[in-house]
Amino acid sequence: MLRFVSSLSTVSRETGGQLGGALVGVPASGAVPPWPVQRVFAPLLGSTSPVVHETWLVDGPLTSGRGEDIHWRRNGGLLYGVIDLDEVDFRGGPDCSPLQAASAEAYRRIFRLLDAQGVPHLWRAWNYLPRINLETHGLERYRQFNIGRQDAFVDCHRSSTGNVPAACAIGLVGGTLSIAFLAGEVPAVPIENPRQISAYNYPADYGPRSPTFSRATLARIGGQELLFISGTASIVGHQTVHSGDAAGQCRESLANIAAVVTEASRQAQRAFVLPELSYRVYIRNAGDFPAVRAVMEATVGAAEIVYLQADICRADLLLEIEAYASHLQEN
Ligand code: 3EB
Repeated sequence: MLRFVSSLSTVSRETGGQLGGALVGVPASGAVPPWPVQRVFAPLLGSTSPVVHETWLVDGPLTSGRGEDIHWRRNGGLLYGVIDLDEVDFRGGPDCSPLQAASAEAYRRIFRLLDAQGVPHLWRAWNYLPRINLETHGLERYRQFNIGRQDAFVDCHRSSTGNVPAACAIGLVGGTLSIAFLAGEVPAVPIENPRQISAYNYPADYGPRSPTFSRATLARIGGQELLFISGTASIVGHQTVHSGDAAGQCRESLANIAAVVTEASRQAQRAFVLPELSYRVYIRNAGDFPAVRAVMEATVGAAEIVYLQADICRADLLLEIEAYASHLQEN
């Protein structure tokens, strides 16, 4: 049984072993638990606590390891890891920025680990990079990341279209390139959104290489169905809609999530519904928070929602929403 637990200010005392997790927010002190933790250093919005601890709990024995800047833990056919690379350690080259080189290296190390551990299927990746919209080396940093990421998929003989992980790619003020990942012994089912062109088919207007992610993945393990919904924005077809209108972008993003949930539900044993999802909402401008929260609450009701201030990968996107849900299979 995999359980996702979100708790304020202290590490959860729930029973079960910790596979890994994330520390979201701006912690006052540096105490970090012994399992792999991705730090998402960004201000929480509307929270009574400066941090949220998100933890993946499992039953049964855990094995773990550290090396090559990856910290990982696994339980049966499930592995969670975090890799942090500082791009200043990478030289790049004339046609390759240090960030591009670091991104490619990070994914190559992830794939090497997953192959060695016999859990080759990447289900979900959480990508954070400093100053995502900044242009250096003649290219926006998000686009540099996309080149490096796709190169690694190709180098490691993985498809860069179709069966690709769910993901998010978010900009933070500083820190290192940080990628958390959840992988399995068995493949997940990739889900696309009929309202959007698949990201791996985006036209070249959005960068020399398309981003390598699917709109969601549906995984089955230990009698559970897990639904990982990628960062979802106000994009219809391949174009940003509702420029400058945060409430409008929030409504459109939720319409996209609803469409993805409908697609996923067709493949699942039981339907998923919006109020049962846990959400993380990234808002570019903190001043938009009240308007965004109002739309979220009107649409998804009493769902669990974490809001934080962070940058989104297109300059005209004001927010992005990701989500997770799980339930038991029928039989
Ligand atoms: C989009 O739909 C918005 O590059 O991994 C969302 C989720 C976005 C994941 C990624 C980017 C990524 O294109 C941006």
